[in-house]
Amino acid sequence: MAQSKIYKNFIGGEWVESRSGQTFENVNPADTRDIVGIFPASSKADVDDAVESAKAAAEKWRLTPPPKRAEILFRAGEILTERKEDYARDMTREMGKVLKETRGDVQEAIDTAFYMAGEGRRLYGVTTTSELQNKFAMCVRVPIGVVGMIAPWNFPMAIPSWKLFPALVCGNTCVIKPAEDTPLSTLNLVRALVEAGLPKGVVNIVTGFGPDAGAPIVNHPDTRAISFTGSSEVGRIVGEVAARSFKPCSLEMGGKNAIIVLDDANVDLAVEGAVWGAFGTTGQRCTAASRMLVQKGVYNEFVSKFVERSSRLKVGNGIDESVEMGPQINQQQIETSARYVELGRNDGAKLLLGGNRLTSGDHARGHFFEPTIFGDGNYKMRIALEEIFGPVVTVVPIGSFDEAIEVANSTPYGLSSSIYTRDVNKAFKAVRDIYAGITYVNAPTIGAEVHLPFGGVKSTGNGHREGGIGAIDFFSQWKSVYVDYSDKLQRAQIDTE
Ligand code: UN1
Repeated sequence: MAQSKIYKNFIGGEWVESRSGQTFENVNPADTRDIVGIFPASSKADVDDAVESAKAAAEKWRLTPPPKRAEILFRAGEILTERKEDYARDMTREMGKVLKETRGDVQEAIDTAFYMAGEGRRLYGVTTTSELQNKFAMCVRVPIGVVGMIAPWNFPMAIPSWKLFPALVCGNTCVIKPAEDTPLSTLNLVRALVEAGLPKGVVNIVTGFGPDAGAPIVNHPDTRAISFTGSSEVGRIVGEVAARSFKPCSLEMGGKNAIIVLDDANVDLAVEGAVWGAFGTTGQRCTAASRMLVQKGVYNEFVSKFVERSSRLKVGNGIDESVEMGPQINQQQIETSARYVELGRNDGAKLLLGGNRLTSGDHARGHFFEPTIFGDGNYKMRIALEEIFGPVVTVVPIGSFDEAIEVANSTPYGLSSSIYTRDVNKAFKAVRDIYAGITYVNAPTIGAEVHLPFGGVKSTGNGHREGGIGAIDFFSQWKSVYVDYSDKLQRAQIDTE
């Protein structure tokens, strides 16, 4: 067997081993015999080095004009475009999702690069009036400083790009920890930035595990803001720790996203959307559709078509172009899916499709789970309430539009949502009344575009948004500027005459 490639951390513009020399293996989830690479298992000492290097680079980067920062992002976008196919293949190998989707993941990073490069010549602030004569008032955006980032494995290039590119155009320097399951794609992203001319120390990567390499980023007194994407369970800890030192902290967490299908919907279109929303990325998106709330008039038709279409999905190694659904990321996620199948059965839902790990033939080598559909669910069942992050979906029969909205809003999460209807009044009411960060009309819950704010409410997030102007808002701070050209002391609120 060929020797596995050894990768390093990227600190201060150099590729370096972890101080302890400890490493971990990045394994292909479709074939666990395939070791994608050996990566540094970093700890506090490595994070300290990375933060030190980000601090050293901060002053020069802060004073680099934003359009110049943006030129580097623009070139990085071009490099990513040239390398799209190679980077997509690397990503399928380390993460498992099918090539079409990993190409999409790289494309999302390209889109973010070009969009955020455009911000270099905007980064708009506000000019406003003054209550006093001969006085000028405006607010400008200024950088925060060193920003710490912790990224998930399901969008291993797109999500790091959502964090890095806006942070960079705003003038911050960065320390990023990719997920331990998918470090290579973040390395590839940063390689593109470096080749595009990013100065040393402006972005630093430490690879490794949350408790050892993630926690020190959040704890470090010199990381002035934290951007985290992951589970609500870990996000709670990150948020609490960041709050102790008053660090702005953006948390992007779980979802339990519903597709509502009303009696007047185009059922075939809804079924097509449901298959893509539920089983795209093997259900491992925080925006995945894991609940179908289907009105009784079309319930039977929807369920039989949904089960039939899903039963034909080809599950396998995503590097094969004909495969439609890849593996789950690791053994733990498989166990979670299996546990929820058990819970669904015990709670009285009807298993209509799948429910098992795939263990024969090529499937035996990877973490494969069948597309799984439960019918006759209700909003009290744990399979209909909790995030599963796997190919397990529950169909819930619904009486009325009002009930659909109520059930859609009944989970602890509020990321994405969708309604299929041809009634414009109901569509707009759903847009108004579903309590979530994203609502789609006649489209599934996945597929957010990078120039719109992305994020959710309740246990999904803490009020910040990635993507679009939301990201610029998080990665910059407001400075209000008053220029008095009256040549005398003027006192706001006092000199009222
Ligand atoms: C995620 O699931 O963590 O909207 C992000 C989408 C993708 C991003 C998903 N553009 O489904």
